[in-house]
Amino acid sequence: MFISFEGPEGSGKTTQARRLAETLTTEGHEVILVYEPGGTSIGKAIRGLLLSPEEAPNERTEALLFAAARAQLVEEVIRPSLSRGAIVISDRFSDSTIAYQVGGRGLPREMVERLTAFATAGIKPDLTFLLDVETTTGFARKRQTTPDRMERADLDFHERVRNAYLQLAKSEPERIVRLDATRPAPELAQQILELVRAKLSREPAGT
Ligand code: Z5A
Repeated sequence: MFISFEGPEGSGKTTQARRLAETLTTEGHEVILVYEPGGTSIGKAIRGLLLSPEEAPNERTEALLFAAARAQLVEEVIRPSLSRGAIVISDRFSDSTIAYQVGGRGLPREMVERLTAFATAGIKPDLTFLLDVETTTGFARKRQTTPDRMERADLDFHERVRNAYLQLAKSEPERIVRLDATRPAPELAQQILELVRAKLSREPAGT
């Protein structure tokens, strides 16, 4: 099973992805936890380019770099892990590109969807948790860290990102579960775990 965590800045994706991975591992599942952009040596190098405040990729270059990192992650880690029956948890995946590069940057959706389909070769999460939080709340949570290039974008950009996520959740309610990310982390973790267990119990073994 392939699970992704999505959401704006500081929404708690990493916290929840890690907690879920730990719990499922304790319960005896093989769990592979990855993050985007990154998760492979090529992906990490691309991450450096994408998030460095010293770089200024244009919008199409940015979309292509995210797609390149994803293509490598899919072929090197995600596909083989899913093939042997592991649960893959990804801290961000393709929905981030729709939210940031289409919603935030304004690139044409159809082209970005085609690019994403090329990068993933059709791999899509079975279940996605959208941790939804007001942009200002997410920013406040991250105030102690130095902002990377994406985080330096203005508030309007991040509002458009959030709205794009909300639209995605509305358009794919079977896959994307929107959660109120202002709730306490342990409460969210419990709800996520219950939803994953329910999904696992409906899936044939080994998928
Ligand atoms: N990006 C893109 O544009 N296109 C793409 O296709 C992809 C990505 C894949 C990656 O940044 C950037 O790339 C990202 C989108 C863009 N940029 N922006 N802007 P990243 O990987 O460095 O960071 P991130 O994915 O944006 O995550 P994050 O903002 O660092 O945070 P988070 O993972 O959502 O949250 P966290 O680290 O779990 O928690 C943040 C803080 O909140 C921390 O102090 C926690 O203790 C606290 N927290 C967590 N949960 C709670 C709750 N429930 N209540 C209160 N406080 C909480």
